[in-house]
Amino acid sequence: MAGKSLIYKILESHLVEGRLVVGEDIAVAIDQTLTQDATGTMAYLEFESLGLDTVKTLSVSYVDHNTLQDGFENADDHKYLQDVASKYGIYYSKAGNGICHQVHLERFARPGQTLVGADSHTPTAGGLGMFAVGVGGMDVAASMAGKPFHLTCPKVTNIKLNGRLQPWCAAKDIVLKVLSILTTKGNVGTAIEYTGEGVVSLTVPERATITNMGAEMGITTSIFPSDAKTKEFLRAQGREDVWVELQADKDAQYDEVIEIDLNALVPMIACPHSPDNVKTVAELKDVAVDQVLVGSCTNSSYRDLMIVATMLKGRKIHPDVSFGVAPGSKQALAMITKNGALADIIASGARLFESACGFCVGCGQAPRTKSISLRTNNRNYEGRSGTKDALVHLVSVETAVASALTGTITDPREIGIEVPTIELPEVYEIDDSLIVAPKCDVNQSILRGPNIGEPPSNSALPETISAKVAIKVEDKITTDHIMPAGPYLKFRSNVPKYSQYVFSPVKADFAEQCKENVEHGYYNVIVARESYGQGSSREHAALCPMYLGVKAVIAKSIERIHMDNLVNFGILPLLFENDADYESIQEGDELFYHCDDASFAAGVFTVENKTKSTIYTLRTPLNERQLEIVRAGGKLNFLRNGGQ
Ligand code: MIC
Ligand code: SF4
Repeated sequence: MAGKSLIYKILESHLVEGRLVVGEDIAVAIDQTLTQDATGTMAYLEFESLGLDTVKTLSVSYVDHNTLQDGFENADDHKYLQDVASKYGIYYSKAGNGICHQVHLERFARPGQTLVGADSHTPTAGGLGMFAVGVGGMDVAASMAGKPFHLTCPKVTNIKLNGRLQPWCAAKDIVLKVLSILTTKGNVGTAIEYTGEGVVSLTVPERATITNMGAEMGITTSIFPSDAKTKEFLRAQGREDVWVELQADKDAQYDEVIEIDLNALVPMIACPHSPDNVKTVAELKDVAVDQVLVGSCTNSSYRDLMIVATMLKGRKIHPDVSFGVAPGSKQALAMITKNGALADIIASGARLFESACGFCVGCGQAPRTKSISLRTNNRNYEGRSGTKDALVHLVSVETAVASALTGTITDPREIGIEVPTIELPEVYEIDDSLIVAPKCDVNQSILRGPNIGEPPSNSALPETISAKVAIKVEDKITTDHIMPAGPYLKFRSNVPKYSQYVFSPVKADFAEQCKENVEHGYYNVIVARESYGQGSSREHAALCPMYLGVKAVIAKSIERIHMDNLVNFGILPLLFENDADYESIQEGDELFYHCDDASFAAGVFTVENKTKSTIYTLRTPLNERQLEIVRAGGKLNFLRNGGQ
């Protein structure tokens, strides 16, 4: 019998239902959950409505997204999150403690365990040998309630890293290279396992940079083995006791193998407006830059900050560049403060931002009109920075700092300074005082400020649907297009308010149009092409459309997390079988279809376009269980009706 991949070993040890056969529905037991504040309030409202006394998992609630607090809303949310955590047995990581994925890696992640997180970059913990998956808040709520987590058994792609990174080349360059091969679409149902001699030389924070950006590929997760480097990292974090050695069998069978020669890898850059629009840095040489930012859950570890400090020591940022650094965690910030590295960063002319998501999610630091912004984060979708026509590029820390020094896009190998060699500390500074331990106090009162709404409710799917096409969009529509973050993030706990901004970057009057259709007795349908719902795990990109009366998304393909979110909120995903159907359908068309037993049993829906007098035969990609959830009007109803 062929050997097993590491991913299948972990799945096997957690399997509750189903068989480990690619494409089959499986259910696994979940050990840990995480949420952040922007997805957390809704996840905990959903959890509360399940009526349990305590969570069944090791769960952590982070505050890292909405830390600007321009208005009472964010602080209301934080207080609600802290009260809920205290009551139900959840660790609460306060604002200032750092970005969820960075802190989770440092303080909670465990090799061999399973983690679901209400954030698409949850697979960051795969850098430490964990099976970690990004999901919507509703799925986290179900996991906290002890329900097994359902997923499609992934096919496993082995990425073999041969050779060794050359000076000035970084883990970020590896993952940008992978993105150039796999792109941001067409990877649903795939998981990646990194192996090869190149793995051995990568530290845990470097591995985490790589697993982090699996989210941009739309894969289920990625993982590195748990080896001597993992043990070293956990020991330095005072957590050696949770280390176990884990790797694939020597003769493990993979569905696909991709080899990357690290010896030949050069600094890479993702150009606007997609993380897979990758070129070599050399190709963009000498383009003037306006803004350079280091931070986000991709590149903000102690190691990353030490690279910044070492490169900047005794040098000045170019006068035409605004350069800023957001440390990923309080731990990393405290350590560079103590060892003097922060002083070198500040002396160079850098701006220091809070240990939080900040600029990465469009909360502050919007660049100037038509500017070139170089960032170490993971997403450069159009407008996400807060400036629609800004040209955001994604690079390694080394390329970012080299460019901040010269004022132009610069291959760090060209700047003639010594290559920084960063030794990871033998002991990290451990101070968990911003992590409030759970009390599990049933008498804990929960303060709900005016920003905290009700958990969403929906009724069962009607037997017949008369709907209008409320919007028709193109390929690669991200959740940032559907439900923008930035200035609207603070309305995450207030669905009626947040719903006003659905599709606002694409079609300003979308919400109005939907309301008008509903007033005239129609539901709404969204029409899209390839890879609909790329990017984040935000369930609001399904929840708010649900609130506006959307009953179906018809597309050529839909990304995994978003598809699950649609299901969780009772929206039926339907797939076009041919381009002609997509071409013929228009905004405003009137559609009619039956949601009867026969359609659900066959998984095929006959949709009549009354405006065009055409019939479309559309297939749903959902399995039986998912269809049941949609029919119930979403997962909350399904679970309350006794579904598992
Ligand atoms: C993101 O990077 O887009 C976010 C903001 O972290 C989202 C979560 C959210 O929308 O709250 C994600 O990646 O899931
Ligand atoms: Fe935060 Fe950006 Fe990471 Fe999302 S991608 S969790 S916004 S740092």
